[in-house]
Amino acid sequence: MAQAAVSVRTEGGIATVTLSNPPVNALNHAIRAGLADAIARIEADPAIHGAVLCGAGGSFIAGADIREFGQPPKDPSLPDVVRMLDAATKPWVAAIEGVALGGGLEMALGCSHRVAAPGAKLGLPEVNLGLIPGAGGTVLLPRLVAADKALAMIAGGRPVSAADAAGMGLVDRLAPGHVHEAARALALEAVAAGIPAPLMKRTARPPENAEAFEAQKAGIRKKARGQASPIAAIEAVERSLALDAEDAFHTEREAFVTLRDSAQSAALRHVFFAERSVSRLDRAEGATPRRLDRIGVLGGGTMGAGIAAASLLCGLGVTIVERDDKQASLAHDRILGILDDSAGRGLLSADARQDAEAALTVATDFAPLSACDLIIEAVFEDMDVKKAVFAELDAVARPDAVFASNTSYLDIDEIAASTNDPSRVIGLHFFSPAHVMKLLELIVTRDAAPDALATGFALGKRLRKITVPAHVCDGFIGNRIMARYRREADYMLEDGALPQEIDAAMRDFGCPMGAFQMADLAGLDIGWAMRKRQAATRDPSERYVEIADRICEIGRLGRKTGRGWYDYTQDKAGAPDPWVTALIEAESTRKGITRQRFEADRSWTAS
Ligand code: T1G
Ligand code: NAD
Repeated sequence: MAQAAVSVRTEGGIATVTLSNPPVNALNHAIRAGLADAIARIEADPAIHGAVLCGAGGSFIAGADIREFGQPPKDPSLPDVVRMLDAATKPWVAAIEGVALGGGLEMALGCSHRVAAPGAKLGLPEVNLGLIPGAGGTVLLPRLVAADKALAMIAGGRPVSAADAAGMGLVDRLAPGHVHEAARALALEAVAAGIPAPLMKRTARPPENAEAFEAQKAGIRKKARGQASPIAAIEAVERSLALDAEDAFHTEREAFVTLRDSAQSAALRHVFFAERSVSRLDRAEGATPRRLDRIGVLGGGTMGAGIAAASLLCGLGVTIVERDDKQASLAHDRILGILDDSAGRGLLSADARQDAEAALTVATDFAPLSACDLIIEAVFEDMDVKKAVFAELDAVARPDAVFASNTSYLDIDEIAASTNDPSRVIGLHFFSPAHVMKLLELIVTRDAAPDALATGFALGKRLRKITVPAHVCDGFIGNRIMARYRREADYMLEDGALPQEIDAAMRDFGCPMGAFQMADLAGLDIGWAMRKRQAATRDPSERYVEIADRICEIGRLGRKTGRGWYDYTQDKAGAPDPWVTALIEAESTRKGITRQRFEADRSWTAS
């Protein structure tokens, strides 16, 4: 029988109020109404001296129910309930385990005290949905922690660990044992000691360093790149510092409603659910993934090293095989370089860095791959090279091991058919850099077994990727989309633009980088191999730009060769190269094209 949305159990004068809305206890109307009722009854009951607020299923609350957005609002609203908690005269202790996000953290801020389990995550991720907190988060948080800490959480949207939350004063205590018991103990102490002033009665805490705070805001504005919510987050925190809590609360709500009803937020909410609904495939439905403890990676170049590092960063063991000692040592250095970079960004503790390196095996023969559960091939984009390595894999791998190709364009059904057991061959198409890019295409081959496909999805979840199933076709999904906008960019090169101009316009538009920068990062040889393969079947009447081919023919394959569309020999970020400009202009002349001037806003006039 389904657990009640809100249940109350009282023992020794302390009520435990449990919220239940599986899977993440999103604060839908039933929970809000049930909680408002519980708060009123607890306030009125002389036998109850305090309360503990917790979530069912081992996690606190993941926020407002995003599915309710756009529907007619039903009272009580989330701000109403948070205000009731803040105004309560008896201690309320939030027992935080799993996640306390968005409206969930605002509920906890409404409580007089907060206790967190060591593994808990606390955050205000509304900015990722094109919103700001709308139930007091921008008012209550800066009244509990320093404004710069509050701004980082509200404008950044990344959750903080329980330890960091304790360090900044967001939680009163880390729970040594079970968080519910620790919360009960604190509630009893608070009954005796009395409760602190509610946050709505406090003034905001200034930033620890005013100058750094201004720089922090400038950094957020720079990174916003046209997104409204980070800017709204700055303004909300500034208002929270300047106004009293009542006024700040009301202006927060107005700003929240404006954002909620905006196209940007509607789009980001669509993406939120789309990212979660896309990782489904009927053929794998109900199948149990095979074991996934150790990953094998064939080829330690741009992609192989990234895939190996991504796996190590998620606690998997990795065995990587390269052609010879020199390539093996380069692969080893690339992988450790990524681990060092992650440690340098504070994404990996020293212990975890050490464990990751210890879990890595680098080899030049295939034998060690016999210990691997899933083996991902990332060698040269050449059908014969790929078939040869899969034949060697057949000889050493365990019969239950799953094989995957990271090919960008080649026919994986043809590769599978060249092996002893095509049912264990799938495609896992990562994007460069593989330890950063969230997208992973799972290529559904003709003969793949359901549990082999399920193993691919399981790896995607383990690597925290968004795994999108795609069928075998030229470029799958991502590269087909990219090929279309890349074609238009190439036409513009011949018609008058330069790579750096097109890239600058794409960055201004909000892309992290432009098409030519990205091509240099990925390596120009992949696209070149694809164009050469397609040459035989290309429609002769279709316009074809040869500039990229000219660049590859002289060995300029992007960052990995020091030059591509840009020159990386003097400047790691890549500098425009007069040689490329001259080549492009010569190609226009050769084709009899009068070069036009393009403005960033895409309007152009003849020069
Ligand atoms: N509302 C509705 N459904 C939600 C939800 C939410 N807040 N969060 C998750 N789900 C669904 C999700 O669609 C999926 O459904 C299932 O739960 C499992 O999610 C006023 C307005 C909590 C870290 O932004 O970040 O509060 O696909 O696959 O990987 O200030 O979900 O199974 O049908 O992601 O374990 C702010 C959003 C809301 C947090 C769990 N909160 N959620 O990750 O599982 S706005 C958020 C997450 C707000 C107030 C404002 C993650 C998670 P289905 P999942 P997961
Ligand atoms: P790369 O040239 O950087 O690396 C390939 C590596 O494979 C080299 O280090 C090479 O020594 C090694 N190798 C070749 N033959 C081998 C063998 N027989 N045994 C062991 N190692 C061998 O290429 P890359 O960019 O990493 O691409 C690898 C594969 O991934 C290609 O199929 C490519 O299409 C695909 N891919 C590339 C990208 C990208 O952006 N670069 C993205 C997705 C997929």
